[in-house]
Amino acid sequence: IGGRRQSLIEDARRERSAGGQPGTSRGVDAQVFEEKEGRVTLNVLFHLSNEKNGGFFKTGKIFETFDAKLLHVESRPCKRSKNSTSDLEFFVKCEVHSSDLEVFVNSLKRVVDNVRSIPEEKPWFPRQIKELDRCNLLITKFDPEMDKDHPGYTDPEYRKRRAFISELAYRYKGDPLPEVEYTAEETATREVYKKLRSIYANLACRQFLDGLQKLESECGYGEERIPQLRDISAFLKEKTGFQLRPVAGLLSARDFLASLAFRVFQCTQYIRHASAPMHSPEDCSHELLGHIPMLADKEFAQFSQIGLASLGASQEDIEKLSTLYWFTVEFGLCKQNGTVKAYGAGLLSSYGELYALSNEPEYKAFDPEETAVQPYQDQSYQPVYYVSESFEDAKMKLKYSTTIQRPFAVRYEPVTCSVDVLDEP
Ligand code: HBI
Ligand code: FE
Repeated sequence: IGGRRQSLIEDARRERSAGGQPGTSRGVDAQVFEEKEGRVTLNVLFHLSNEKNGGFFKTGKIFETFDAKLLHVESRPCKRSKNSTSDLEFFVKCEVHSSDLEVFVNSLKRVVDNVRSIPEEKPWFPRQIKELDRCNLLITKFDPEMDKDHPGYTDPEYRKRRAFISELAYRYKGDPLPEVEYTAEETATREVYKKLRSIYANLACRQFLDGLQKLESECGYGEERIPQLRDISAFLKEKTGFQLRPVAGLLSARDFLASLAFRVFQCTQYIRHASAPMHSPEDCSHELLGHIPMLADKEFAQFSQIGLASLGASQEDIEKLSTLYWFTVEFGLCKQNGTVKAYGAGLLSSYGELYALSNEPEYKAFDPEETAVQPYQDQSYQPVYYVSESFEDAKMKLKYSTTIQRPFAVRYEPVTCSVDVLDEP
């Protein structure tokens, strides 16, 4: 299976291959690193052979000698090693003095094999829509194979079905979108549609209701069947230029946000477990009910500016953008005609959470700087929601995302579906 679980080893590998420069030589050129107060952050990969004793401790000594601050360490069996299956591959993220960089890396090379070092300074990001094929880093959360809290974790049939649908996403390399013939059991989870439809009128914002109505009349939305992504993608493209791409599960925030820059929404195609029909944070019903109607709104589509701001951003800024996304696109509220209405997909696709709005939970005024650093959790209803003065206001305030500092500027070029990078050093 082509998709990958989140691992910094994998991330580092990708950055290396994406950098277009040979792994080893790039790492020792101090000029390419971003420097902060005389220190640089460095990702180092190396192989440790169990046949040579003491390699691990020797590397430790080098880290100590160079006063390297460890930020992250990972290891795993080394698949490619010729000598022994017990060899380990290590990934170490650390901070060293810029002036020590070259001699530090050379010292490591003397005690362990295959040393490669990768600079932190500028994460790879897609510049053309077809490069979204590489934005496929999955996280393990809410995956029935890896997450024992998932309702499908103990159901082998469910897992098999989901693996089949995920495989379609892994294989996807551009149009046409795969079609899935849903089973009767899967279609039965549509009871959430009926239940939610009955409360939308009072709780959902106007843009959502408009979009849903169009989807019902033009795209086969309803209680009876689960519409196909192919039809919805064509519908959205016509309305707002958005298109869908099938995805095998929850993506890393960086990969997910990057797609938005190209007006591509990474959309799951598998259905929630039948034992929990009313809620799922990431199945096809969540997308169809929560996200798609909003993506048919021109103004809302501009929320994708958050995606442009994410390209090449630091991890810290990715987390801020991700939090902003959470409290707006997933759980946002806005005032309309003096009442608070929902526009967030997490709300609009969950009967319990949307219904909870009628009991007045804690509301705060939406202020991006504050919202971007508000801790959140995804295991139960939100303890706090952010309310915008209007929909327009929420969109305007998201301009905050353009204040995020990068050593270059990006511009989306819609004719070629590519990103121009300006002022690159
Ligand atoms: N991945 N497939 C998918 N769908 C999402 O809605 C999603 C994601 N990854 C991260 C994410 N949403 C958000 O929590 C933000 O981190 C962007
Ligand atoms: Fe979502």
